[in-house]
Amino acid sequence: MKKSILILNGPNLNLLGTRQPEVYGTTTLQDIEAACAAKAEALGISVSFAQSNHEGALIDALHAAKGTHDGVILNAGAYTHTSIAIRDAISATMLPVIELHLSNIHAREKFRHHSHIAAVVVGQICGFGAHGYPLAMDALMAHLGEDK
Ligand code: CA2
Repeated sequence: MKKSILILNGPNLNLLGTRQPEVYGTTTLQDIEAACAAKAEALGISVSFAQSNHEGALIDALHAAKGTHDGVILNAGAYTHTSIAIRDAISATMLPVIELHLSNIHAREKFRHHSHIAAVVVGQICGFGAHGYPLAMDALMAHLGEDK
């Protein structure tokens, strides 16, 4: 059975490529999704994409992923540093989740160093810009035992 993954992006990531290119690069979210769709085809898996600026919508998407997808790549944006509710939703799904950040959150302001979700995810990929998404796909497939 073909594996299926969800790539879920949080607040403000819809603005990628339009502002703060010195921090987040010039690649748009649409570019990232196109690259991930091509990568999914090469891996022989299905991929779905979702983005929301709302905490509750991200939680709903995590709940809905259970039974629909085999794993999730999550860039929770600033909610990473604030949201115990998203952490609880990750725990509740019992799905493998990879935490993804474009920037190296550990090299930035102190308030970005702590992730509320780090303890309940498989692992964290950060600092590789848009390349982090296909890296996370490889990591998730390896975790699912489907590495090539
Ligand atoms: O590095 C990441 O991927 C972050 O998750 C991005 C979040 C930030 O709050 C996290 O600390 C690290 C912010 C996303 C904002 O994205 C923008 C993109 C273009 C213009 C403005 C914001």
